[in-house]
Amino acid sequence: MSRNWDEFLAPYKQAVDELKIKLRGIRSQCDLENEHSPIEFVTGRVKPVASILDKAFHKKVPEDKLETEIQDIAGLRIMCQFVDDIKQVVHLLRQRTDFTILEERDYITNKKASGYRSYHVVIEYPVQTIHGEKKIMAEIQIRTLAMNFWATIEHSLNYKYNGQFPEVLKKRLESLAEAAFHMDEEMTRIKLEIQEAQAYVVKKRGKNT
Ligand code: 0O2
Repeated sequence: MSRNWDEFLAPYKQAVDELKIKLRGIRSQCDLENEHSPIEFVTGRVKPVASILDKAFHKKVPEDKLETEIQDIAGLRIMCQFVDDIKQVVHLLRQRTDFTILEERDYITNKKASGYRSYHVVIEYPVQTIHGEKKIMAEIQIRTLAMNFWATIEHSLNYKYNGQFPEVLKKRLESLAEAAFHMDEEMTRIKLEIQEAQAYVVKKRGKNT
């Protein structure tokens, strides 16, 4: 099947561009209201053609089923400071009316065998084209900075090994994923202690006025 890839990918590119602006808008709104933003930063990409074909090959997806079977041709990534920010982001996504959530995959509660942690939300997003509306699928990955640090490097190392890490490296990477998660947990504990101390000071000041 010969395909015009530019034409095929155009709505995905439009969706990624629009969703980046919309999701970054959540951060701007929080900043404006002096609220802690659950979003640190947002990135997005359209999957390169070679990766689409590679994934289709491994998942045995025929070329005419790419739109329905490959969910992350349009991919967004939301990075958060704290693990509990992820829940808040998911809550905000569930409230939105500009897309429909099709599926959620919680790889934080159920981490992958590799050690990978992230929360995936698959959405159906309506793109407005000159020929009318076209609904496409997009995958939003929500993770902490520490989870992102691990996943980014593991992904690039994995690429070098073509997905076939030697067992000993697998184990070391898995234990690094745990170390990253412990860092997340300790950061949360520190944040909560600071918040408690701040609440105590505010209460004490109130009593003295
Ligand atoms: P990219 O764009 O290069 O990151 P699968 O059948 O497991 O391939 P599926 O069904 O699409 O995947 O769903 P899943 O597992 O929810 O999402 C796959 C994506 O999650 C991957 O995309 C990665 O971005 C990320 N991911 C999943 N497992 C791991 C992992 O062990 N390590 C890292 N670093 N990332 C992971 P792709 O297709 O790899 O593409």
